[in-house]
Amino acid sequence: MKTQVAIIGGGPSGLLLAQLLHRRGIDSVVLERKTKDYVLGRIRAGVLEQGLVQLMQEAGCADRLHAEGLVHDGTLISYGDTMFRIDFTEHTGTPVIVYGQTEVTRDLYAAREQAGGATEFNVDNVVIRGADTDACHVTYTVHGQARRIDCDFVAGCDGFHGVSRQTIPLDVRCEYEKVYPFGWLGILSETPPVNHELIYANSPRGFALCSMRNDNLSRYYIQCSLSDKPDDWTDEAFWQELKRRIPADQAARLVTGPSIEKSIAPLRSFVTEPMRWGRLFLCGDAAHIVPPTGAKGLNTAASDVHYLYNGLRDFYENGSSAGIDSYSQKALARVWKAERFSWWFSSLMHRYPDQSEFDLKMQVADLEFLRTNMAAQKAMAENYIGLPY
Ligand code: RFL
Ligand code: PHB
Repeated sequence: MKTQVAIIGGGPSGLLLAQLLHRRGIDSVVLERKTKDYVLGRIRAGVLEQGLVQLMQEAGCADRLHAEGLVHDGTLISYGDTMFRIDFTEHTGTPVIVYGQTEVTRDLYAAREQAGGATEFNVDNVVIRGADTDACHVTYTVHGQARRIDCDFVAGCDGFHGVSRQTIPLDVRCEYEKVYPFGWLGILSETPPVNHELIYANSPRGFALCSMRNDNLSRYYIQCSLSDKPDDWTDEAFWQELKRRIPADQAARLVTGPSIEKSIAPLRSFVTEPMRWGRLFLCGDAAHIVPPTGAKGLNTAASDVHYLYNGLRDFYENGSSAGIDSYSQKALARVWKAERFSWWFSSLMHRYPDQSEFDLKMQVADLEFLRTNMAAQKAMAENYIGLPY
């Protein structure tokens, strides 16, 4: 088989890139290790920046997002029983949209199917070959059969555990990592959200987040120990713990119910440099991970897709390599700012095992500064709604 761009990974990065390229007549094949149902069963991000919304629009996939996405003009931050609001629209003129990553991915798969784009599921043994030569190709197996795709470029959109990043030789690759000493236990429940805006809560018992997917579907998280397993937590224990971590007036009106999904995610900051090696480009979680506290993972994946899509367009439409040559540098400049924001917001909101009394005082001082200082709120809002591309 031959294609212009071989895309490894059928998550949001890979599918969005495929659909944007398709709209410009650029051919791609998407290779996904899992089944479509498996990909659509993963509960992940919930908050979309306008940049991602615009890309979905450009991809022709934003109708449902516009109809069903919830417009959020601000967010709530609490510590103990003190709660304050950061108004995104007042500070930046721009809201965020609450719409699940699962739904983004579902819309992108629907568009890909309608466009008749090639997607192979259940692929194994993907190997990217000759990325540093003019004979770039990808080999893989599907249902035990060996296959080969010859291509101009490979987009490595295969997430943190994929093969694309590992293809870049160790003497070229530079990796930066911070692992946090806790995880997030998340549940999804068919209950009305406790508040119409998200609540990020710092409490002596640890962080909590109240989020949502729609008016009758709530997503809640609590900071947990890395050794915890989802089954260690009954629904009742989860709700009790959540109530202890959010302001009393919010806890009093929290509607609880059975969880329909429960999972634990470890927290990590990670960046690999460069994001390009020859004809291979890394995109999204394949190149970088942020802790979910600032809702930046999917959104940063989207900004990579923006730079790569425009670079490839420039190459195919104008014969210019300038966009693909500057891809890594442009993408990384924005990635590091999202890393900084996610690291700062995580540090502000969580309890760390080795936190001293001094560290705790610093956290409160930082929260108090954010509560009372409009310049600090503006900086927070600008980062949360997404820095410009
Ligand atoms: P994905 O979604 O991991 O997709 C990669 C795809 O590649 C496939 N794959 C392979 N395919 C072929 N061959 C191989 N060898 C392969 N290896 C892997 C995988 O099966 C998969 O389908 O990466 P992508 O597309 O870059 O998207 C990134 C986002 O998924 C991620 O950044 C976000 O989910 C992070 N995130 C959040 N981001 C936000 O912007 N806002 C949020 O509110 C937000 N909340 C979250 C989050 C992530 C979380 N978890 C579980 C880590 C909340 C949580 C709890
Ligand atoms: C979510 O709804 O899953 C969510 C929202 C905001 C975050 C992280 C996750 O910062």
